Amino acid sequence: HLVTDPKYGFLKQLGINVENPGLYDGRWGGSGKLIESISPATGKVIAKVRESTPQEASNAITEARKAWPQWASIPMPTRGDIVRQIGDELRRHLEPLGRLVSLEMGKILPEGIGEVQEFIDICDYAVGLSRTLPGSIFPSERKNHALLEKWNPLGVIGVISAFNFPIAVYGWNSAIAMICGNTIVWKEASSTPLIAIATTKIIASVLERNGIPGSVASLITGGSDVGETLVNDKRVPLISFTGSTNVGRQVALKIQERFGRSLLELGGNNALIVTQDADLEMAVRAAVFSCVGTAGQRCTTTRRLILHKKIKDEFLGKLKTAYKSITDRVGDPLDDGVLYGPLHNQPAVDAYKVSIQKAVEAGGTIEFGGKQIQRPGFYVEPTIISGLPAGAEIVQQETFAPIVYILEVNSLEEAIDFNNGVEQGLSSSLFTKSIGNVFQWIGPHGSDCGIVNINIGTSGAEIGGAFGGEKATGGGRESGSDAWKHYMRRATVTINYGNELPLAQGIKFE
Ligand code: UN1
Repeated sequence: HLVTDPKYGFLKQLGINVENPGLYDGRWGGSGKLIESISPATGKVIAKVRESTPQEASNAITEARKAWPQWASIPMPTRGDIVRQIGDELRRHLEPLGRLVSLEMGKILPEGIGEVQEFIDICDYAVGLSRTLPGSIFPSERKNHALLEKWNPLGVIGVISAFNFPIAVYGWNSAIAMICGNTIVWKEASSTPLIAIATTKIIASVLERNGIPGSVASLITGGSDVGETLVNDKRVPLISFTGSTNVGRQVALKIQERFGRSLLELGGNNALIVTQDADLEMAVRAAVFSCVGTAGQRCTTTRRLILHKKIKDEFLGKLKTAYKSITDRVGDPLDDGVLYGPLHNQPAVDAYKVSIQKAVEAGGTIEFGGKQIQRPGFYVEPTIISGLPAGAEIVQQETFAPIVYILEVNSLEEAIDFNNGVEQGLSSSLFTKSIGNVFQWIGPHGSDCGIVNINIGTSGAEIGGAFGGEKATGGGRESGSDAWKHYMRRATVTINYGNELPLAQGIKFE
């Protein structure tokens, strides 16, 4: 176990032991399978986790439901103060928690720390929101009547998160859901349980010292049986799900059947367009981070580079040079100076290989990479493939790996057609200096994605905006803007403060 290796002393600081209980509903427990958490960089076991059973998951929902009336009765700014304390505690644990993200997920340390920072940022945001959350008053058409909107919490929120952002996405959901007055049951990806346990310990310590039941932020670990328990439970009015489009579709249908709500963050097939008037140096730098950052495992990763014919060769040449320099920076994601780490696990390596084989069979040319890197852990070469049509089956798919397809176009219209010509609609970028292009891109005939960037890459969104995408990406919006509305129910309230009873639309009933 790496947990006993002094090099990983930060695990002890986070309360991670050789064997860890994977269930928290105010008390730690779990009597399900004992699973191993594996380091993607070495393939070695970090520590073991005793998962929760479906019955224990159901009990956790009961506990979170029990805690709800108390939590929902606390004034919103006071709930905001609790979230502020969670943010402060995360600040104190920024470095060790970032290291754990890096160790267990496999992303490089600055990105591991960046993810914890994203949670801290959304806590700050939620604290502000807890004193500013708006409601509306509309003019009533009736004399001595008031027409207004009152927002109330939903109850227990289920959060099902993915391995690639094992803490930030939970942060977006939990910080906002908590100030809104909901309690939470979190199911983390089954391959990143230690991050969930360490995070839950931090949050639990804040809740407990404030005399609030820990079950306000409960954790269940386990596989799809535990996830299904959460999805099918009528006591959970909203499930926020991050994951693949295929699983998301099943989740959404199940929830729809019981008239629950779902907030979906599903796949992306994100394109970055470079026009002939773009700043190529900047476009290349942005493309490198968007294509190979996080080893291609962000839902916002650039999967297609759409290049104007006139700049295609020059751009591709510069891109390959940049990829070469990345090759020298491959290593253990926890080590200084490393820019490129492993894929998360063996199935990801297998999916990478299958996609490359399919691309080559379809007539694609490997411009760069294409092979597994021979070293312990799950490393593959960042890969560029050209020569496939935009409609090729493999180009239309999201492979969660650092593979980017080069597509050539003659005009912005054609580029936008390609950008929009996939089933997903998450993120998109345009590199241009033309103001006309900018407004075409953000207008009704431009990008059909939820994230529409200009002169920056497709990944790395800030928390202040609403994050999410259209079409097969699921339509959900999380994090900033008015994403809080997902976690509340709206009541339209009409109050008659007069002595008469006029009907709307001027109807007379007498
Ligand atoms: C994800 O990949 O699931 O915009 C979320 C980004 C990050 C979040 C990605 N802030 O790339």
